[in-house]
Amino acid sequence: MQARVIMLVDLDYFFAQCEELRNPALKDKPVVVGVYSGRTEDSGAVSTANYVARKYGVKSGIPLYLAKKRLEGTEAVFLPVDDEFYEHISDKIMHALRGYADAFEQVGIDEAYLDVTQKVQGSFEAAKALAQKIKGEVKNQLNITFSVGVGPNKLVSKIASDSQKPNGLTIVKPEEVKRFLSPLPVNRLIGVGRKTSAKMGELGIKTIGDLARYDVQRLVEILGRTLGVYFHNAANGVDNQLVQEAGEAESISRISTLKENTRDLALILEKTDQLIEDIHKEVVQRDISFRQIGIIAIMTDLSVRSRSQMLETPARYVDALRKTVRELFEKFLGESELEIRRVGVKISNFAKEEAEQQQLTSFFQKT
Ligand code: DCP
Ligand code: CA
Ligand code: CA
Repeated sequence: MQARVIMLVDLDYFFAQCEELRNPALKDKPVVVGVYSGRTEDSGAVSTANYVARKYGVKSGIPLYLAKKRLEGTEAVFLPVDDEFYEHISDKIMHALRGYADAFEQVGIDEAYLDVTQKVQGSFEAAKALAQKIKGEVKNQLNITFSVGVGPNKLVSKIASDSQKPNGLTIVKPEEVKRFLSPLPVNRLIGVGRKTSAKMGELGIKTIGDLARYDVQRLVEILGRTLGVYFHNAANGVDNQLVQEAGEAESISRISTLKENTRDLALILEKTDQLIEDIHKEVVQRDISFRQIGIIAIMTDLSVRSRSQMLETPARYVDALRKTVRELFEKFLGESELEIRRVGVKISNFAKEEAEQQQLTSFFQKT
C-alpha cells in the first residue's frame, strides 16, 4: 500500500487573528481575547492572545487580571469572545481548504486534516509545495495565516503542526518519524495528560522515545490493554485512523417496492416501518446517531422524488424515525398526484462513536 500523506492545518492564534482581521490597527499591539465571567470587571480567563501578547507571558487559560498585570504599560487591547464571527471566518477557511484535499476532516473551530495522498501522488516534496501554495492562496484571499504539519498519518501531522508556529510548515517523512518523535516529551502525545505523564515519569519514561522502547507487555499491565496498546503505537508513530468527513458524507438507506402502486398512507407506512427496523439495526450495530432523515418515493412514471428533514438534536431511536418519516410522507402526498411504486428511507449526518481507536482519540481530543 502506498504511504499516506496527511496534512494538519491549525489556524494561528485564531480568535485574536480574527479580531485583527476586522481591525488591522490591532496588529502591532498585544491583543487578548477573553471570556468575561462578569463577577468583577476583570474576572474571567484568556481564550487566546496574539503573538505580541504572548511575549509578555500571556496565553490561553490564564486569568484576565494576570494578563492585565503582565501587559501593564503596553497598548494592549482586551476583547470579549465573539464566537459567531469566528465561526463565520472558520467556515470560509474550511470551505477553501476542503478544495485542496482528497478527504477532509474538520476538528474543532481552527483545525482540519487533509488527506492529500492522491493529489501529491504520495510525494512529500509535492506535499510541501502544495502546503506553500495553500498558505499563499488563503493568505491572499482571506488574509489568514496558519501552521501546517505534514506526515504519514494524523498523529504525526498533528504533532508536526505544533512544532513550528505561527505560520509554520513542518514536514515529517515516513523515514523521519522515529527521529522526529523520539526526543519530544511524552505529553506531546494526545491523551497524555498530567496524571499519565506523572505515572510515566515514575517508570522512567520522559520522552516519546522512552515510551516507544518501553516493554509493551509491562505498559499493558500498568495502563490496561486499550491505553497500553494505544500509547505503544502512538509513541512509535503508528496511527491508522482515516481522514473522514464528520457526518454528511455518509448515509444509510433502504428502498423497497410496495405491494401495489398506491397513495395510501397506511400502506406506505407499513412498508417504511420494515425499512426503519432494518436501518435501526445498523444504527445500533454501528453505535451512531443521526440528524437528518429523508424519504424517497419512486413514482409510477419512475421519476424519483425525495424529501428530508434536519432534526434539532441527533436521534438514534425508531420512534424519531417513524414520526419524521410519517410527517414527510403526509406532506409529500399532499404535494403530488401520482401513485407511488417504491419507497425508501434514508438517514444521514451521523455523529458517531465508531472503532475503539477512534473513540479513544475523540475522547482525548484537545481543542
Ligand atoms: N481556545 C479557548 N480556550 C483555550 C484554548 C483555546 O477559548 N483554553 C480557543 C481560542 C483559540 C482557539 O480556541 O484561538 C484555537 O485554539 P488553539 O489551541 O489552536 O490556539 P490558538 O489558535 O489561539 O493559537 P496557536 O497559534 O498556538 O494555534
Ligand atoms: Ca488548534
Ligand atoms: Ca490554532
